[in-house]
Amino acid sequence: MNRFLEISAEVQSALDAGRAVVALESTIITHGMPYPQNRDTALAVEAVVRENGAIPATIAVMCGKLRVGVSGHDLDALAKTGLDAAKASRRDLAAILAKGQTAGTTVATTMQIAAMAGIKVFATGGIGGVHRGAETTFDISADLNELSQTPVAVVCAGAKSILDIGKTLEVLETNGVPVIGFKSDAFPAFFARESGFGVDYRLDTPREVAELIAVQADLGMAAGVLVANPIPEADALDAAEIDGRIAAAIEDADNQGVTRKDLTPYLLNRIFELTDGKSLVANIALVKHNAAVAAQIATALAERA
Ligand code: PSU
Ligand code: MN
Repeated sequence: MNRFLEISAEVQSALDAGRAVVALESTIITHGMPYPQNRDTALAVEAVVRENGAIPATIAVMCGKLRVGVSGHDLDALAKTGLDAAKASRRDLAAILAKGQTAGTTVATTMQIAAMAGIKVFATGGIGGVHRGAETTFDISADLNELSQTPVAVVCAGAKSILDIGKTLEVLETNGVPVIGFKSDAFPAFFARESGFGVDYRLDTPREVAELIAVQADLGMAAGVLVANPIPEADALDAAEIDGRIAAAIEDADNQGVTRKDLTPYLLNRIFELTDGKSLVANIALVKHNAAVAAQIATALAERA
């Protein structure tokens, strides 16, 4: 175990007992929502994980430590820090630890730290991917690389159409990452249940997903698994309307010259503004839904062992 890793007592004892644990990311807390919605959402998501039989492990970098199981006062402090925290993707981690800083972890670093801790299932909102226009900018999220090399199952609501979803799926294929539709033949587009693209395999129960994760591990394959879980019907936004807002947000980013690691947080915030906050309501609903499914998958995995 490395000298930076700090696992909470509750998460450590769950892992020691072979109980179900679900990792949760923190860029959504620091860079995804304003305070106090970010803290309240983090607490609500943890509660959903518990209701579905697993122990939540919120992961973040705090004061130069890789923390697994951030809760209580620390979770509130992280939420308050918000955008003053760094956003840690894989390439940022050493620099942030060396300086003793605090950061929200992206999907990439949350997977990395979850794997260090021995956690196999992780719930998030949406993954990063290939940005539109990547053929000239080369802006492809490190999340896709991480999925190719870290054996953690990521439950998400697909990818927002701030991304080029077709190219994102192509890179996942190249990287050897199975894309599973949970009770769905369609790859979802975060706010909408369909993106116009399909998934590689549809599985209808947590047990089947757990089986696939276990087989992939038994084969010694290093890659993760992407479980795409469409937003519940009642919470979905109108696809045409949201796509119009997303296009406007991308145009604004272009005009403002926003690029690289600032692009995703900028777009998420701009979409929030352009939808009068409707995007946030949908975002919270889908993260909770993903947390429930992830907890059920983690429970099925624990039962197999
Ligand atoms: N996409 C979303 N919501 C998010 C993110 C992406 O719909 O909150 C966050 C996640 O933490 C993801 C990160 O890992 O942004 C990707 O950032 P980048 O594109 O800079 O790799
Ligand atoms: Mn990027």
